[in-house]
Amino acid sequence: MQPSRIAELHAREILDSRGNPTIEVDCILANGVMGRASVPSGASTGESEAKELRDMDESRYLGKGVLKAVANVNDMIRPRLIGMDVTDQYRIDQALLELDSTEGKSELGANAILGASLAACRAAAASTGLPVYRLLKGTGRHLLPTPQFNIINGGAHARTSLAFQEYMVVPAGFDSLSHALRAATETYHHLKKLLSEAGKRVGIGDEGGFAPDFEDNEEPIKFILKAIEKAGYRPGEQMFLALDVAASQFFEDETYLLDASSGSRVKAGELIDLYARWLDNYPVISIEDGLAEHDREGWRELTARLSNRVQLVGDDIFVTSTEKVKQALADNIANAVLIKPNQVGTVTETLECVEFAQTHQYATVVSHRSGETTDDFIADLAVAVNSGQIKTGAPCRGERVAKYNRLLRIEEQDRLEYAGLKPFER
Ligand code: 2PG
Ligand code: MG
Repeated sequence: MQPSRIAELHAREILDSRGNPTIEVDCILANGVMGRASVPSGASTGESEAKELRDMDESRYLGKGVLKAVANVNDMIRPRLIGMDVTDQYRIDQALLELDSTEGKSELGANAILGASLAACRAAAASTGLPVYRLLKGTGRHLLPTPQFNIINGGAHARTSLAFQEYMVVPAGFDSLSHALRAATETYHHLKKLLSEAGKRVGIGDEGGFAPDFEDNEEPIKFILKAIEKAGYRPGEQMFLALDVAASQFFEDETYLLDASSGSRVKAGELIDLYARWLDNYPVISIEDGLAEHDREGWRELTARLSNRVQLVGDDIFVTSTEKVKQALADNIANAVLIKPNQVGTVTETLECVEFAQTHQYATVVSHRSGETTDDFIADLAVAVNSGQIKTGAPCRGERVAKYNRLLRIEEQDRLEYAGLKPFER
């Protein structure tokens, strides 16, 4: 067998950062080289995401086991991929798609398929002696992505009174990734002190951000701005804010439940008014899922009113689907796309979605999931596709810092320029 042919593929069940099972796949080549990858899992998932296969056997891990997906890799995918040339990612992914022709990859499970696709990609990189970001990267000038650090967690990631899911700090006004990372991390530590002094709990949520109760959805912004200043940085010049509202999570009866305790509900227009006010008062440069995935009318209004003032990222509404971004383009919805490989299920489809978005002037933000492992593939992906932006949680928790630390190593190795504010220039 030629050295770069797949000789063995093996999946196993491991744990993710929430203590739930997930799948890890080893891809071993004829030359003995191995690529290993594991798959993340979301909590606030978009309705049309590719299907994550779970066993639903309540006697194991409360139904969350992934032994069926593991068996699908070992029994169905393995025989199909053995003998294939690992350097041809497109053909490998095509073979995976042929094995499961359902739209949502519900037969084999998107977790099984993505695990195999990622492991093959890793093995190809190892076999050619290249890091993943160089293997995948085309020609041209590549930048290190500007991170969005999620330092206050609410919504489905914290289950506190806070409806909005993610309050992120964006250190865009620095000239290197390492300096930006340091500024965000110092801000995080100052935020902890300030919250603690205010009598708030400083336990953390799923993505490493602090997760106390707040008076309303605006209070976290005030704390973060204070923390930025305490850390000695300038909001609006060096440090900016980004939000992932994850509004699908509190959209009911055509209205948005902003505060579950008071029962306060608003219409899309009022929520857009709130964002407009925040844009007047705070250095917010990005709003993700500002409205719900099924509120297309609201999304059109949001885009018409705010797209020249702020980045409007679609996550649940796009689910990394090229088709959905195409429809949004025709509908004038959003101006940026969140990119999560497990929403779509293969490396090739992920790359296609990024390419479509970028050629149609949508910004791209490569993203982790709230349930993660220490797998750092998305750091390489962000550099490879020149996304300009990445969000992968707080500068805290091993599975989050694994990605930031990977970017530090790439910075050291390749001396790539930091994207900084460029992705936000419009
Ligand atoms: C999101 C993600 C990641 P989850 O909504 O953008 O932050 O959350 O993985 O729970 O969907
Ligand atoms: Mg989101």
